[in-house]
Amino acid sequence: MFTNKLLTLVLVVQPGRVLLGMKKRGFGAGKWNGFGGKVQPGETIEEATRRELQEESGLTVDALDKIGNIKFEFIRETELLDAHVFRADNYNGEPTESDDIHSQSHAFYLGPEMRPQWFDSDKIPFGQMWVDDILWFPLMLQKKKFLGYFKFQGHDLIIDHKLEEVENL
Ligand code: 6OG
Repeated sequence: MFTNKLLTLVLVVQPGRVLLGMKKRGFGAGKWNGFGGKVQPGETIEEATRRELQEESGLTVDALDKIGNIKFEFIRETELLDAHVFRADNYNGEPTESDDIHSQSHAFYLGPEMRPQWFDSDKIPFGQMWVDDILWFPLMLQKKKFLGYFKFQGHDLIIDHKLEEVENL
């Protein structure tokens, strides 16, 4: 009945600020979000998290902390999004628009997918983000672990949700 789609999402956090990317096309275009995407066959969730972060922000990270798992359901759709959320407190490199060599080599290369920008932790642009973010970002910023479930009607309305803090994931 339902198929599960594995996704990654990583927030790079520094004291007092968070790195977000403006998604320029595809799912969630026009919204600020952490960096991430689909887990590919043969890849672990953590490998996919690092690859997507590098492709979309140019950054690499050493330690990656698993902080959350969020399931997203959209009414009348049978694909359940299973997003694995990570936080990184240290990074290498400078944030830049995606430089994914593999996609650049294609004739249909569309340009960078995300534009990274730092935001002060008290000025996170929730009005231009997925509406679930305002609920779980506070936990993420406090390094708390959580499990979430959000049921959407369209892309802007949550009609049911659960969010709980957990000790372990
Ligand atoms: P691509 O389609 O770009 O991967 N994502 C969401 N993030 C938040 N904060 N809220 C949602 O509410 C989301 N739905 C998906 C997961 C999609 C990226 O967008 C995230 C991935 O990082 C519905 O490959």
